[in-house]
Amino acid sequence: MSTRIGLVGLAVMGQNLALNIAEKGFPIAVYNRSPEKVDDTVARAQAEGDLPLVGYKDIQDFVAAIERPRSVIILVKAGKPVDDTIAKLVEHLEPGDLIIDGGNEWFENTERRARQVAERGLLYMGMGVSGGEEGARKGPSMMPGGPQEAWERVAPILQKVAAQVDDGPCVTWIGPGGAGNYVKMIHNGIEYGDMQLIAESYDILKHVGGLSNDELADVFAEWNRGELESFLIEITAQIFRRRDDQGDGWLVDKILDKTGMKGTGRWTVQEAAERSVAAGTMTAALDARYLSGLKDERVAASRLFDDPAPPAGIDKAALVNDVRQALYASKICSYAQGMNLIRATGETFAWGLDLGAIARIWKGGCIIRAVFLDRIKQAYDRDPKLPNLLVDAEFAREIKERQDAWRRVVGLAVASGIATPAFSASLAYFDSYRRARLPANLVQAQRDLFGAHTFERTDREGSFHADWE
Ligand code: NBP
Repeated sequence: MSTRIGLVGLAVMGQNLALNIAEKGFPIAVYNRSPEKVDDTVARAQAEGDLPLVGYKDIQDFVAAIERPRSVIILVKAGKPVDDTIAKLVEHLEPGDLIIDGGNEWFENTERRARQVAERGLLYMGMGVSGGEEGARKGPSMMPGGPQEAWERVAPILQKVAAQVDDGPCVTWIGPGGAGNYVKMIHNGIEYGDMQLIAESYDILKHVGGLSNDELADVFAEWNRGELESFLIEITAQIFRRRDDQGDGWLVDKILDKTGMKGTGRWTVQEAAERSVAAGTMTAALDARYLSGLKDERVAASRLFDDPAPPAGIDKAALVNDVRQALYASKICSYAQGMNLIRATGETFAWGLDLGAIARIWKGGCIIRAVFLDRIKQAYDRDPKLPNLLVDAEFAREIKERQDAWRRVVGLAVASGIATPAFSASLAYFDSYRRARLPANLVQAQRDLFGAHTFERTDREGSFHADWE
């Protein structure tokens, strides 16, 4: 069978994406370094409805089976495995063929590889794929970047394979170069922020409000019917309902409080620093993961310091309502930071990014999918040059309505000794951004005093240095 497209790498993502492509009616050739995964994938394709998928254990046969000009998706572990795979593929590909790396790759690696394979006349794209196993199988959000002609070649396939929402498929051409990988990386950084904000909501509701797991499940299920409706809120409700099948009680209470990570969140925070974009919420989420890893030290420190006395007279219903509002307001700040980082880098590299279109393709298929993303899209539709989501009229109104509750929650957490780094960082971002005058004047004075770094004045033009002695 001549196949429309090929896919290399049949672990979780590749196997499911290949089945999805085949199911949408595009015959696909698949290959994996270890042959067992080829057999597994072929068996699944047969079991799931005799899907048009052909497995190859020889890379030359695999390449020969793909229609010219060929399009080959790679879904192997990021880094060296991608270079190894490309090295094998290019031996058999021909000028005009296209390689699409669908992994979570560092965007500069994509740009380097694009230059390398261009010497052989090949096209190259870096495409972020979000949504995990289920997304890959049923419809992911995809963020392809690279030459526009390459996008146009595979668009008919990707548009059918992607998650579908009210205003179209969750895929669009992000921009040239490594733009697709970059946007996927920031998506993951935002995901870190969202997860941490939800975890802090849980901590306050449980330890200050005294909510049981059943009550928490009901609260999150209720939140999922309103402005916070999203995949992460939905699965959080589901998690609180899960009993432990290996003992008494609930599974969530038995899970060790150490968070793992694979690196895209760290890259996002590094990038924010590199581009001089404030991204406190995502940074707080990353730090929270690092501190969670110090389990033994935390246990030892907990013996040294007592918890503050619990605040008296907590009204559970009022607390739940306040936390809901604090979570939503914090989320706006977190997305404002992420979108501004995307924009800053897009401007640096002249990627011509469309922030509204990026928010739109996150509405379905990916981990951060949420009703809220439609509001972000609308904000950028109203003003494509919006400097910050916080000053969009709709978001500004929503924040004004929620800021009292937000301040109460952060204040209560501080008084209770509950760390809320992402809530607090979001509020600090808001308070810093909304104030016309910050204490930066004092910092400038200090810099000038000890290092003659000079300062500007509020009342006249120019650069000044004072004799502070
Ligand atoms: P993994 O990241 O676990 O990689 C496993 C695949 O890489 C296997 O097919 C393996 O082949 C292949 N591979 C390795 Br490892 N070294 C290789 C080499 N030197 N040459 C050729 N192939 C090699 O797979 P995944 O979890 O499906 O993720 C694939 C990509 O998608 C990654 O970039 C990941 O970050 C990204 N991603 C994953 C998820 C998720 O939920 N898992 C979500 C979104 C994005 P083998 O079978 O022969 O060992």
